[in-house]
Amino acid sequence: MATGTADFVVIANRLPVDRVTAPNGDTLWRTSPGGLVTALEPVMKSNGGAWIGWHGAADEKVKPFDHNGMHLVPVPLSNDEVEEYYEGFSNATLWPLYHDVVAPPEFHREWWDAYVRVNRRFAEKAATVANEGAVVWVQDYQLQLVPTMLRELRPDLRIGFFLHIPFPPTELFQQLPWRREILEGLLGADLVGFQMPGAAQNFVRLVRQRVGHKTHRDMIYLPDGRTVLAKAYPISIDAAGFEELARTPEVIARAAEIRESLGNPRTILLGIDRLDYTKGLRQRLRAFGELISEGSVHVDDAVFVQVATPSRERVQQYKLLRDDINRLVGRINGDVGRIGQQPVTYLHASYPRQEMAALYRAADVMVVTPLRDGMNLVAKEYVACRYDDQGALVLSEFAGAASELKSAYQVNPHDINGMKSMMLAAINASPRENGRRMKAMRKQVMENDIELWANNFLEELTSDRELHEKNPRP
Ligand code: GDG
Repeated sequence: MATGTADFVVIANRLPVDRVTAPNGDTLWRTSPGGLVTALEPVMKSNGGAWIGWHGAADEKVKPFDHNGMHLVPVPLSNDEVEEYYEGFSNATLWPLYHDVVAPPEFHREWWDAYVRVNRRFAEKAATVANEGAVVWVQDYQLQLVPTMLRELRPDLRIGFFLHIPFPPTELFQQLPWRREILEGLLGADLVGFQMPGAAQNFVRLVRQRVGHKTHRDMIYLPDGRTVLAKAYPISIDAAGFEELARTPEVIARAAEIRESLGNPRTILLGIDRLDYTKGLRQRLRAFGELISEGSVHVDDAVFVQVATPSRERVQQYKLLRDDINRLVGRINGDVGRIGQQPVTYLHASYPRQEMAALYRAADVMVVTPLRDGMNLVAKEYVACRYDDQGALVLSEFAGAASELKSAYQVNPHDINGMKSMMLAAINASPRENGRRMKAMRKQVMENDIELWANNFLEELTSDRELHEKNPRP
């Protein structure tokens, strides 16, 4: 088969750009903010790299184009495919299943068919774009079948896969009617990366039990002699970039302005999440509401700012959640608020990165309480912005970030009383105590940034490891 020209190819559900209309009516592409593109842009530029992904508009074909030194290759999706492959199988089947079924996953055969069809389209596109022997990096749960589909077309490629969300325990994964197909899809990769060692172990165990391949620690031995390595690569952020932004005079001024407009309370608590049922918004707001209503925190002294970025708004569970949170915030403010004193400021909107940095700077207590989260970058961004070594982080044990940020005030988000006492401890901590904790967390985040993450993964993927086993398996 004829090959393409790119020596490094990233495949992700979305291209790293959004289409915007300029004031003069021209349409332009703007790089969408995010750590992944920040980390991969330099690698792409120096390797003649290409990025394959959907451009964000259904029922529309867009030609490949260059943007910021990257070659971008759009993959078209029809409106039905957006519903069935993306909103359906990816976000109403896999997403809840992989997050400990905190919402019930839905299983529909036509969603699965669309998932297979779209994964094949991505694989076929990659097969035409990649140069002989190229390195291909497939991203996330929407594209788990791509590694094997691509390997069948192009056995010469070095293929990596990274899962950004948790990989569930075997008991939950077994529910999936297409469990074997997903495992076999992933096994087309030479390296399968996860956020946590436990997720890699879940995967290896499932491959052994369900597919019947031999495994030894993090290595899987396929009958054709190929090996697949399953390992943890905890993702991070552009830590220096966030710190630099937080140090700008504009952000410092804006942080002061935010405090002022909230009435200069003693304590500002902050939550920033996509509006998602995995993020534990309900539990955290209830805990805060009870602290106020019981009088442990005075309504004049504290404000909880919750930013909930609109997300997956056409998926049923997200519609329900939105109404639920609206009601809960209304109830808390109605029950314990006073004129001019709303204990919860709720913002259902998304903001520029600069505003996020100002919010992080303004917040005394950052509250990150997911019921399950692959990593959680918000926790790391908060830490990166606190170059003053102040502020406190309340962090769920069930976020991947908890295993790195050990000095956070760690909580079980299902335990409302436990969460209340940790929030109270964070609110009342001395600057000395906060300084000690924040210093330790900053060391971790600033030293392990997204560039290191990408380098570690790509180094392993391109290492001289014998992918085709010569020696007999152990
Ligand atoms: C998945 C996994 C894993 C949010 N609101 C705004 C905004 N954001 C940015 C944050 C942060 C990102 O979005 C959210 O990342 P998280 O890690 O917190 O969560 P998911 O979106 O669920 O991400 C997660 C991640 O993938 C990476 O592997 O950590 O576990 O679920 O960067 O800052 N950014 C801007 N405006 C907003 O309103 N500009």
